[in-house]
Amino acid sequence: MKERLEQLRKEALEHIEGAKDLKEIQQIRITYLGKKGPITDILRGMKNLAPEERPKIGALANEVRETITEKIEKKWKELEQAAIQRKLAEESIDVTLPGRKMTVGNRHPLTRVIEEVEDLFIGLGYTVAEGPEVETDYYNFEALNIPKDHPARDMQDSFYITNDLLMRTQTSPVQARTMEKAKGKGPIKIICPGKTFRRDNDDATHSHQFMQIEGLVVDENIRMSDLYGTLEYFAKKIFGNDRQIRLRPSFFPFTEPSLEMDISCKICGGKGCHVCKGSGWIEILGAGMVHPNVLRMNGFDPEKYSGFAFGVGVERIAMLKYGIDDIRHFYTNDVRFLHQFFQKD
Ligand code: 2NL
Repeated sequence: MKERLEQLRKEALEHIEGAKDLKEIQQIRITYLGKKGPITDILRGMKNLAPEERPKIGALANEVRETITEKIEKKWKELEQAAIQRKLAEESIDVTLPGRKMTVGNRHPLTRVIEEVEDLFIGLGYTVAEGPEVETDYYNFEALNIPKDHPARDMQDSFYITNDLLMRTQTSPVQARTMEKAKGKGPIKIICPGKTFRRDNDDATHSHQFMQIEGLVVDENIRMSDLYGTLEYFAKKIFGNDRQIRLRPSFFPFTEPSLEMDISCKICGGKGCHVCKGSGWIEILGAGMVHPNVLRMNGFDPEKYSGFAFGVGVERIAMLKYGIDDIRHFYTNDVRFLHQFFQKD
């Protein structure tokens, strides 16, 4: 019995020494020290031994069990440490690797133009007004002196939601709403930037969705010369002090008289080239004195009040300012296009 125990101890210690991972150690513990293991067996069979043998064998069995237990614990700790070291080594960071490049975004060129124009007019005492992109027929047309049978409606065909609801074709309804809210009492000085929609076939210079900025001033004694001064200031601030402006008579249903403004061509300095199609001038915006019908319909007395209004296409300004040749670039969101306008803001 004694030899058997010594043999067991030797065998167990060898096994423990050779264990390669925690799972193996766990298995060894069960094999030697478990309820069905050989040591438990020996202790259970003590009753069959001669009485004088029992204390000796009992003490030896206990000693062997303790030796094995201690050795298992020691080996367990060693393997645990080794596992941690291995994991740390695997997860270490190589600080010499080149970093991952972060791409920094920038404002869209249309946003940039809108913010620039907003800043300019805020500096002149205007406030920025916004309104819904889905409009009623009344605010989009009727309140702007475009009745149901007016031919100007053909030019502004849109996307209809119902007979009476449509995607707005201009930002003027925001101005009509502002006038209505003011209940006939001036002054009003606002600019209205936003998305507008028309039923159009997209090409390099046309888009069914585009951005517009409109301005409106209503007060006593507002004259054409106020409009002239404002438009000239706007043109020089946005396109540069060296640009000349030219006003031409035009027609809009909501203004009377109406005009269109051109700026001198930067490419040829006014001599005529392919950009200005030989004329030396580039069309920038439409404007005019607010039509008395529009004032009256929106609650203002045209005998007491007068006003001017203008509308510019944001894409057109951005195309001229940054030399962009196709309006579709603004909406396709190719980052290679957008990154050309990188700036630190
Ligand atoms: C253009 C022309 C224009 C207006 C917009 C306006 C608004 C009210 C009253 C009178 Cl509430 N007028 N807006 C006036 C003239 C021209 O836009 O060609 N835009 C791109």
